[in-house]
Amino acid sequence: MTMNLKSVILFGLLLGTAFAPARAETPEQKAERMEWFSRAKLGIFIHWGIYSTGKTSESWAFHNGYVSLDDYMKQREEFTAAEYDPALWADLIAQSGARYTVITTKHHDGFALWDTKAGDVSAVKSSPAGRDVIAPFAEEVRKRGVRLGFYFSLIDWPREDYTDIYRAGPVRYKIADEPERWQHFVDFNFAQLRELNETWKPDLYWFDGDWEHSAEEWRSKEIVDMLRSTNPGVIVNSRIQGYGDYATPELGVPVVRPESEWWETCMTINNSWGYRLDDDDYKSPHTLLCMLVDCIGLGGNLLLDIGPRADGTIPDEQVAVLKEFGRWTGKHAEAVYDTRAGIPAGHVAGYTSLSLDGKTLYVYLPYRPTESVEVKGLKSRIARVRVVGTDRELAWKQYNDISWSEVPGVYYIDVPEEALDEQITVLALDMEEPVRLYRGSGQILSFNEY
Ligand code: H79
Repeated sequence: MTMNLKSVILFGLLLGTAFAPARAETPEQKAERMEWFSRAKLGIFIHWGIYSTGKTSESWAFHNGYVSLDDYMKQREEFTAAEYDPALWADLIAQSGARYTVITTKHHDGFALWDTKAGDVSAVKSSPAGRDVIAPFAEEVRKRGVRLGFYFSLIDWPREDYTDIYRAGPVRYKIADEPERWQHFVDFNFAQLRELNETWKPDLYWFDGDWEHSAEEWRSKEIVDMLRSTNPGVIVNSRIQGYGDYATPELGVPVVRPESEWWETCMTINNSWGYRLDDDDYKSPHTLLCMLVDCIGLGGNLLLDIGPRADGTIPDEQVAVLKEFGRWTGKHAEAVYDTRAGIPAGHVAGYTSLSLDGKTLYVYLPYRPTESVEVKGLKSRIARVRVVGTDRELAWKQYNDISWSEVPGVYYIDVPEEALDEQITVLALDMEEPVRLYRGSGQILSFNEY
C-alpha cells in the first residue's frame, strides 16, 4: 500500500500525539500559575528541626565537622515541641502581611517534621515531640488564607544510601559503582515527596541542596512531573537543577533586576537560619523593611526567615519584627501587593515601584528628607502626590520645565516631618498617564557645543 502525502502527515501527527510528552506550558499559562507568587511580595521562611536547640547550625555543623553526627543527632532528644502553638505561628505570619510561608519539612540532616512512613527519622518516631508538627501548621496557615510552601532538602547526609562528593573525608560510594544503592535513595526521596504532595498539596516547594547532584541523578524532571501530576498549580523554586520556576538568590538583594521574571531573596532575621543561643545580632525592622522594598522595587519577593526554639516558642525579637512588618505592610498595602518593578535608580533617592497600570509611581523613603524630595527625568506629568496610608496630600514645585528642552523639569515634593512613617515613608505620585522617563544625558545646544 502506498501512502499519499496527506496520510503520511496524518500518520505522523497521530504518532506525535501518542508519543509527545505532557504538553509544555505556554508563557501565558506559566504567568497565570505564578500570579499569586508575583503579587505576594513577602513570605515567611521557618527553619525548625533538631538544631533548634540553639546549640548548632542546621545540618552544616556535622557536615563541616564542628560536632560529630552522633552529638548532632542527640539534639533530637530536646525537640519537644512542648509549647508549640501552630495557631499562634499562623497568626503571626498572617499578621506580618506575608502571603505565603515556607517551612522546613526536612533539612539536610534527614529529620522529617511530618509523620513519614518512608523513613525512621522523624518528629513522630525519633523525638519527644512524638507527633506530626507539619499537619496542624498546614491547617492553621490555610485557615488564614496564607499559601503553604514546603522546604525539602534533596540531600539527606546521614543516610547510608546517600552519597556526595563534597563530604570531608572519603566519598561514601560512587553512583557508577553502586547504581542500585543510589536508586534506593532516589526511591526514598520520591516516597517522601509523594507523601507530602498527596497529603497537603502544598502551593510551593522550596528544594535545597541540588548542587550535590545532577538533574539526571536526582531525577529532577521526574520529581517535578510527579508533583504536578496531582498538584498541577504547584510552584517550584530553582534549586532542582534546571526544572524550577523561579530564582532564589540567598542572603543578598540583587543590585540589578535578575533575568528571571520571578525571583525571591531568602534572608535571615539575624545571622542564622535556625534558632541559635549565641546569635542575638538581629537586623532591625528598618533594615529588613528596606530589604523588602528593595525586592519589591526590583520586581521580586522577600522570604524572611524565622527560627523558633525546639520547644516551639518564637523568640521575642523575631515576634517584634513580624509585628512591625505587619504594621508597616498593613498601612502601606497599596504600595506592597499588586505592584511591579519600579524605575531605574537615579531618578529619585529611594526605592521605587509602579502600580500595575503604571500610572502611580511609589517612592519609598528609607530616610528623613530635609525640606523636599527631588524627582528628575519624569516626563509624565504629576497630577497628585499622596502619602500612602494617610489622607495627606503633598505640595510640590517643578523647576526648569522649559518649552524647548526635551529634559523634563525637576519635581521637588515637600515632605513635612508630620508626614513621616517611623520606618519607611511611601509617596504615591499619581500621574496623568503611564510613566514615561527621560533617560538622556541632558540637552546640549548646538551654539554652545564644545
Ligand atoms: O537552609 C539554609 C541553609 O542551610 C542552606 N540554604 C538555606 C536556606 C544552605 N546553606 N548553604 N547553602 C545553602 C549554599 C551552600 C553552598 C555551598 Fe558549595 C556548599 C558552598 C560550599 C558547599 C556549592 C557546593 C558551592 C560549592 C560547593
